[in-house]
Amino acid sequence: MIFNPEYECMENAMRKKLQLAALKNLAETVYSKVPFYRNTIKAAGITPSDIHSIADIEKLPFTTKDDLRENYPHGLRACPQDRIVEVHMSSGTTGKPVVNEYTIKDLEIWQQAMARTLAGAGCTRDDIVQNCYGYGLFTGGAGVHYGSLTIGAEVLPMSSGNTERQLMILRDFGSTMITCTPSYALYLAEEAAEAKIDIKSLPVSKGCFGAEPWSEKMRAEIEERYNMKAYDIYGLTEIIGPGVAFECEAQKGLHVNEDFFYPEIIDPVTGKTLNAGQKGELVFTTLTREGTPLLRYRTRDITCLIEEPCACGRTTRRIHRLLGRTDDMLIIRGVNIFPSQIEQALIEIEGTEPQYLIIVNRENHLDEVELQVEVKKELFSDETRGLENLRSRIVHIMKSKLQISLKVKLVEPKTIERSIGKAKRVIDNRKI
Ligand code: DLL
Repeated sequence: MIFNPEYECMENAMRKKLQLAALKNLAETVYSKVPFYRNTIKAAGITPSDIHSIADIEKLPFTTKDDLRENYPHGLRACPQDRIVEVHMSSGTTGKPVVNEYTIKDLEIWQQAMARTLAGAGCTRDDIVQNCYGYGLFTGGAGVHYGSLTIGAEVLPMSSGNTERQLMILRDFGSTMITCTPSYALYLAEEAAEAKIDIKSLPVSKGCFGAEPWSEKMRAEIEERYNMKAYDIYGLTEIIGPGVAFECEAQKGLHVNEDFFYPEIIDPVTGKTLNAGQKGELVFTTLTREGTPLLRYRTRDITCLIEEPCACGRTTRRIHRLLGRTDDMLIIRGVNIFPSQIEQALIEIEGTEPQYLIIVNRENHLDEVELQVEVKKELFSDETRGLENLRSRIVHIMKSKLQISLKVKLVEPKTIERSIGKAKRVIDNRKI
């Protein structure tokens, strides 16, 4: 179902016109209201009045995750605090999270974007949506919630975890749609089989899965195990959360809600704009956001743009399902983790050496992380209690900094293999 044909099927020339008007307005606003943008726009040698066509977006400076970190917490806010009504966050590269602040209008954009997203997967007001994305600072729970309400579907705000209860509700409430990470969908299916629940015969017939990389193979497995259609949804905290791009019934790329989020693909090394079909880094400009609007934000996600018309009738451009990242960000059970965050935390823990290795495995569809840390030689000659205390301290500190539990293994100095050049900090054994 197309939720908003007026915008989703708009003629391209008309859409470009609206995008240009929004871009000009955005450039003016951030230039006058946000010192950071005034400086970067000036440094690019232009003023907002130099934007005459949508292609002029290339004249504007990029914004990066580091810029967000340096302006934490409120440096990129473009409106007075009393207009902010909601805040979400996700992990940044080191200690500081990435912050998104929403005005009422921003929430309306999100509601609209998510209603289109869920409708793209076939959701209507007759559906019962079991929303197993986390509620809280993470955007997944709230995003699906808003979208469901906008459609008028019934939403079950389950949040993540508690598998037994998820299965009970799935069966007893007859949920027709499920939303969670693709790895959790498979884990849930496995647990259902264990509990002798025949999920194939339940009413659940569609799902929206995202927040982490997944493959066509995983899609086929989810569709087979549940006897359902599994749709890919994409988004990121900085831009709005989920709802930036979504699959339709054609399942051939994800439609970008480009009246709100203007996409570009650039060469990650030179910063040059690439053509449709060329693989590169995805960049978004939030054309209509008010709280924390972003100019040419470098997502570090790799994909390409698809401009050919889609069989579904939507005229919005699509992105290919994601093809990787330009950095070392790991997504563990839906939580974004940077090795630099772990390194930063270890530096502050006495007794450890700055040598560590992160080993990621997927066991029974759940991600497991082992963190090997070299500790000072003296600790190994000490009584084992000292080692155990240090180990549990590291587990505790990592849990509070990263929001996930890691297995920690302390190893003697010089055990972790040294590499010539860039240290190899991550062994990712997951076969996605
Ligand atoms: O993961 C928002 C979201 C919630 C998307 C629920 C979809 C469903 P962050 O925690 O900020 O936001 O993580 C954003 O996750 O830059 C991608 O690297 C990755 N990601 C998100 N969706 C997909 C997807 C949410 N469908 C980061 N496929 C992004 C692959 C994805 N990677």
